[in-house]
Amino acid sequence: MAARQRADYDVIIIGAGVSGLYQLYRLRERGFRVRLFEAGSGVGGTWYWNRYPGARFDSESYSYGYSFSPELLREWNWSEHFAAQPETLRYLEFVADKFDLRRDITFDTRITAASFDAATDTWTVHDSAGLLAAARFLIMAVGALTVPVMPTIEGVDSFKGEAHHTARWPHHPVSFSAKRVGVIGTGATGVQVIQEVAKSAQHLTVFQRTPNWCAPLHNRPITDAEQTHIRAGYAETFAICRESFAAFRHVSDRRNALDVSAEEREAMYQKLYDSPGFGLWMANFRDVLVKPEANKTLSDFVARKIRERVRDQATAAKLIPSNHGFGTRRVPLETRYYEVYNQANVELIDIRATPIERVTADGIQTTAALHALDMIIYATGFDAVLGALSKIEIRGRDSQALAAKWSGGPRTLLGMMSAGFPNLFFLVGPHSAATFCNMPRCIEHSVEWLTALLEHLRTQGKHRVETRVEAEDAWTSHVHESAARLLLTQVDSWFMGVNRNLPGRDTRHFLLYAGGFPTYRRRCEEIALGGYAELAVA
Ligand code: NA7
Repeated sequence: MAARQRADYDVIIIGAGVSGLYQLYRLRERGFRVRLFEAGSGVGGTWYWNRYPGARFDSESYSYGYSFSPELLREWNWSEHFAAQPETLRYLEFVADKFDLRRDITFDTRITAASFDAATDTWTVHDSAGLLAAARFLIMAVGALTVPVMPTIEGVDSFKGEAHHTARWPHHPVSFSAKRVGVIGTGATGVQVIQEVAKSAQHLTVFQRTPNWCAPLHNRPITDAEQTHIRAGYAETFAICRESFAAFRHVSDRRNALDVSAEEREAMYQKLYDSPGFGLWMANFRDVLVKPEANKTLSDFVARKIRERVRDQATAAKLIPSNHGFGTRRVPLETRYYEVYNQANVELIDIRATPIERVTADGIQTTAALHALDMIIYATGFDAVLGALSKIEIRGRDSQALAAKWSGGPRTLLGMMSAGFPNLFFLVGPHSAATFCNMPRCIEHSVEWLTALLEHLRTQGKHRVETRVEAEDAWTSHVHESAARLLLTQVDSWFMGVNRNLPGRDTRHFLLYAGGFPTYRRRCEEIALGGYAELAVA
């Protein structure tokens, strides 16, 4: 494409991660003219940026890969039950090559603004140098965990050693040996990186503000026999994912924890604790994420495990969450994470007890001590779900800004479109099922639904589509009603849009959809089968 020239496409996609790549493939296959802009120098999105040691799936590898191409399923072998980031990135590069996707992707281009022109029913997109292109439809495939957030700690820039945010990890190898390393953050990322750094660092200091409830991953290599079995079972795997709440292989138990005996409960928790993946979170009794008393039985079980695994009981106590129950925040999956704290080279600092005062040239000063460091790793998370959208100045009809419309929380239909913003779509948008999901499963569904909508418009000779306000109101109410019963809405986390490193982000706005993938799919299908009556089309 001739840069800076106004070019006409049917569709512009922003982002070459799991969702953008598949959307590009599908639309091109259906004869749409598509251009994809990507800020990075390669494909992969999350898996391109998050190169920190220890980054890996929490989804079973073979439930995460794309399902749309039988040939791809035949050609690709995952090496582990939960693949590490380099393998996932190789997989997405393989997909891009196999389907020749790169020819329609412009890399190293960060979109900064997008605006709708009602006179021509087109969207134009800009980067910092100016106008790039125009298209009838614009699809934001910018990811839910894309914009890294640094902590608001005084002196962060004054540190003289190496400093890395996990989501901006260098492309060259980083060695920890003979180094004193500090890690800030103990979310899903922090837990993964801590396990790795502890293996070779001379000394590792973990600065923990809030402990999270973790569960064992139980990863291992896939044997040849398993490979054959996995390949033969793909149809069944995807069928299970389609019907499960969050599109994992783990299906929740129909019983309530409070309806069975203490022995039965214990046996169930132990079985799930010993099983790979998210079972303890996703395949548990149905009341554990809803009823505080049921949740307490599970939290008590996991607390006991932590006490058994960590030798020093004062350290174990610090690692046991006290302000939220198991599964009410994202559950980090771990491999010998708790045992790390039995190592002589690892120290855990509870920064609620002794807060960080500042980062100095030489390390981290808490109210109790100066921790001298050669490297600081920030595992401090993201401006989740809305971050990447808010980095783009998006203006719809009458120049209305999306950020202004959503200042009191997102309002969407299906998490895919928003009134006042015709011809604009979100993949993994706020309030879409994909936000609380084994993502590619929900992404494939969204892409296919959206592609069918665009084909429908083309067949009808229509140029403009926009959700009706009533449909958006109904969906937004449904999102909040279906979440209200869950304990996770009573806890601060990125699910709830709380991020105290960002101004004005200490109020809870539920950002996900927690009505379950089957319910979400049903609603999408009803809308399509009903001839898209929820949408105004012109
Ligand atoms: P998370 O889950 O948002 O975790 C961020 C961690 O960083 C968490 O432990 C925070 O403590 C900690 N944090 C953030 N800011 C600070 C400051 N200022 N001081 C000290 N500690 C801080 O991000 P992740 O990258 O781990 O995971 C995000 C998702 O990516 C994950 O859920 C997976 O889906 C993949 P806090 O809990 O706020 O006290």
